[in-house]
Amino acid sequence: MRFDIVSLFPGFVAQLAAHGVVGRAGERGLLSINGWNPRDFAEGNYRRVDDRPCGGGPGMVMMVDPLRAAIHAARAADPAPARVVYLSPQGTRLTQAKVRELAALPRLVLLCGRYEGVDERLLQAEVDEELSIGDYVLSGGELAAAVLVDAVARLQDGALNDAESALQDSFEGDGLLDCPHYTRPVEHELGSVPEVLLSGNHAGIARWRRQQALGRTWLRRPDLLDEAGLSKADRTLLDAFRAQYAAAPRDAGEGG
Ligand code: 9D3
Repeated sequence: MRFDIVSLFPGFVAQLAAHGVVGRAGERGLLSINGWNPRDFAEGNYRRVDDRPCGGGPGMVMMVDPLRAAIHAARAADPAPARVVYLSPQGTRLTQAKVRELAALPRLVLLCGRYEGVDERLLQAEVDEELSIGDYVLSGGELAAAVLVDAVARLQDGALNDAESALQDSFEGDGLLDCPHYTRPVEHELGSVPEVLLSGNHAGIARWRRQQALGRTWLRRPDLLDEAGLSKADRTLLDAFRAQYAAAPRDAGEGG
């Protein structure tokens, strides 16, 4: 998969993509990340990419022509069709379902705004889709683009090792939060590892982990439970967790 990042700081996104799963996927030839700086397409001695907002007000707006030339150059660099995504606070929220959809495309052009935003005419002419990563204020689209690249890169065939793939499957599979994890030492100043995890009883361990996942999701993200489609056995485990939680919040695995 090919990513083209249109940004005044294209190296910033490429740098974030040089490490971890994304970096490895790049080394394996599963993806490429290419930067396009609108300033390189700007005219005149000052190479202006922004100007004052029509109608007045604070801040600056990114101009049509440098962005348009950068997007056209990115498109022309490869014959495969590109979806153009503008990262912006006005976008629809990026979800794992959207990530899966994007991961199936041959290429993405990611447009990162700075200042107050981008001239609306550029958006109407060139952008297919506008995405936000959440309800908080960033200084520009670059970090959002890095988030999107990371999430999409993980889904490329061969990007994850076996253990990572198994984890991915379990996360994508049941839509619940993860259970708690422990490692050695078994006894520590900060507490002991739950006994069931040391029992060697694999069915018991699986049941405990499922119950913890259900309980934490109920406590922290009840909105996810509505979508999770719980089995009868899950309901029973969760009811037991709730009863235990009502009696002793810490022992149920929360609050300590
Ligand atoms: C303080 C400026 N705001 C005035 C109402 C508007 C504003 C403009 C530009 C707020 C943020 C930004 C820069 N943000 C992004 O480019 C961005 C973003 C974000 O801020 N939050 C979540 N997702 C994204 S994707 C791109």
